[in-house]
Amino acid sequence: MVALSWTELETLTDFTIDRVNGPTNAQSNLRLFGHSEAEVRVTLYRDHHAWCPYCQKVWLWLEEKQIPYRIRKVTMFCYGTKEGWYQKKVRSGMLPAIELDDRLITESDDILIALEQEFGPLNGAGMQDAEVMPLRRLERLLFRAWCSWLCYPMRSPRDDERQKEKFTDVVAEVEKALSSTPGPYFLQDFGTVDIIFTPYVERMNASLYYYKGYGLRKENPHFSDWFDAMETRPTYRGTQSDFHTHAHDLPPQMGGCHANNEPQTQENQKRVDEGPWLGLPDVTYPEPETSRKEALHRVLKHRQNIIRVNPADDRLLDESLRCALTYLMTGEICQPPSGSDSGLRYLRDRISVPRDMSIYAAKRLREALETTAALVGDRQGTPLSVRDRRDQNPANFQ
Ligand SMILES: N[C@@H](CCC(=O)N[C@@H](CS)C(=O)NCC(=O)O)C(=O)O
Repeated sequence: MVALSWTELETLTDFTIDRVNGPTNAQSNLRLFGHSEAEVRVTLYRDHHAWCPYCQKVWLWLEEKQIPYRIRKVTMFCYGTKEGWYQKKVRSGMLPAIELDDRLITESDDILIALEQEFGPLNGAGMQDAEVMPLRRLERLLFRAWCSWLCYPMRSPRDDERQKEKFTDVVAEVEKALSSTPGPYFLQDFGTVDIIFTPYVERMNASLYYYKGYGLRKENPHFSDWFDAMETRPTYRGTQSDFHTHAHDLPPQMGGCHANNEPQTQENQKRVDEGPWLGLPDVTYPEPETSRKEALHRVLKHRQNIIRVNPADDRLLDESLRCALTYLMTGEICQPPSGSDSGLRYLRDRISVPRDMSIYAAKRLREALETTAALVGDRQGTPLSVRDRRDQNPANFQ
């Protein structure tokens, strides 16, 4: 089959969502939940890439509580230059921050406490309540055990094993906490504690699968039920990332992630990097019917910049990308020009979830790019840096 033209491709997607009043999504700059714009009292400053875990906490809380808010996106140091206007507001440049009326608040926990004081706690249990405090401490314990295992070079396999045990000991405590309520959440109902755990547990699930061959969801039944329950929530789905994005955005943010040499780790790395992506334990809710149309819509919107930033020749990438999109939408194999494999794989490796599109849309697009690249050869794209992600500088997409 010959590659469809851009005009033909445009007719194949009618994907739209209401970014202001519809489901949670990473592209919104304003969220009203049916209120009028005059009622907006909160501005959330968060990172362009939806990578910052502390931002995800505040983002999820506002979405769950349906507080009207504006979003202003800021560049993180590891992928570009921090905006001067933001550093005038917050000298350190750290994210997240909010403005509540005219009051600037930083530190995600302080932000949640301030929001609770203004709008009331989520489902009854507040950040400083007696039943919440020990679970917040448990989350930090889990975080530290994860860092100790992932972020330091291990002297020996025994060392790695020891850190794993320390981590799984804390996981056992989390399992116990989760099993102490009848439902899947930490307390009787979904609430702040679940939000506090979400960002890092999502990153643990991804990074331990990729760097340590460990399945957080597979090994722990209560965690597994908790993830499944979180994935029923449209709020969480809108902020949810995938294994590929996390595996490669964490090293520069954490100062390094260290893989062990287990065969399971190597198998998992190959699967996350080269696919197949469907069926990975980063998501279990059923695929929405719109995933391919969403992926196409997002590529069409940014195609000029996508082609411009790719190291491959523009004309070569234009044609081979149309081949991949033709395959994505029709299932018909479309032979791309020779030499286009590395450009297609460069893009495959740089789809960022949920910044660019939702998790299933990204899986479909990665699959189409890889299938099309494989028709040409096995050249990979420029490797992803572990020191910074300047290849993702948002300035290139504005
Ligand atoms: N304790 C802070 C931590 C915030 C934090 O570490 N933010 C990181 C991003 S995850 C940041 O803004 N780093 C500066 C940058 O990367 O530009 C909080 O809870 O808000």
